[in-house]
Amino acid sequence: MAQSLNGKIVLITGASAGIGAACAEVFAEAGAHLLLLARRQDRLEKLAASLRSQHHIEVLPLQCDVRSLDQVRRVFETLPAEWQAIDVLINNAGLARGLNPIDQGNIQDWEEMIDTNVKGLLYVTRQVLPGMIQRQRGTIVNIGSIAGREVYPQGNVYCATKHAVRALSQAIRIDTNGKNIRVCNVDPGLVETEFSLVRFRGDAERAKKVYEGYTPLSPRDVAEVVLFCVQRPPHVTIADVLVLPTDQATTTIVHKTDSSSQ
Ligand code: NDP
Ligand code: 8X3
Repeated sequence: MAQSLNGKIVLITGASAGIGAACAEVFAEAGAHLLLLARRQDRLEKLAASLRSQHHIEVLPLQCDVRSLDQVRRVFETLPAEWQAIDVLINNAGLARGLNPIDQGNIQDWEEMIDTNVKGLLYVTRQVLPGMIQRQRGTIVNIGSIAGREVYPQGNVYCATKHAVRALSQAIRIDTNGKNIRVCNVDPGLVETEFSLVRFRGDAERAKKVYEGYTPLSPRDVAEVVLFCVQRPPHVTIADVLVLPTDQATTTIVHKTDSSSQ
């Protein structure tokens, strides 16, 4: 039977768009109180206002760049007492930049992906996990990717960061074994979000092509999987999920009805 999330505290990183915003919606529907973290405060405020009025839950937006250890520390040092006992952490903030052969890679893009997808996840987890261990209760969901299981041409550093997320999910599970901490690694395939717009630095035409000719996952498809993982009874950990559009077999095999290419 599904566990109730009524009144639980759920922290979602990267909550201002895409999968993170969809997670905010499904967890709000389930009655959880939400800490929504991202850099774009205006979007967080708007989402928070809408969720509060629709679902009668508490929502606290947290403006923070997960790449900044100082900002992450400050967020948790200044967290109001009533928000400190975080039950669920969804490490979702992440991005890809560019699609280049590795010898032509842009080093700033590499830094941004590593700093966000790997170091950012670690900084936030380091703040939240000790409290979970102390309370002997907590669930961490790391949003990885099919790119954490396969490497595709020109995906090099993005794929490496998602392989790292996968390794860290396992590492957290191993290091907290016996402390009643559940760690779920959720690896989506192609999801239509702002991901490709960010990857291609605002080239909307190119970004749109990634999702043409088949039905990609929606952010809500992924959020519902995350919710399912979290709602399992306390003795059940869904350790690892790969969720794909039906038309996707691997990172490079996607059945498309037209000749559009990524
Ligand atoms: P979006 O671009 O739509 O959303 C990304 C979110 O991450 C935004 O809320 C953004 O907020 C936040 N974010 C990015 N950088 C930072 C930062 N430095 N500090 C805080 N927040 C940050 O993409 P998706 O929803 O698709 O991506 C969410 C996760 O899902 C990522 O980890 C991505 O790798 C993963 N994923 C995506 C897939 C896809 O096909 N879309 C497939 C598999 C995995 P803001 O800019 O306001 O800070
Ligand atoms: C996002 C999906 O295939 O572009 O992780 O890497 S993919």
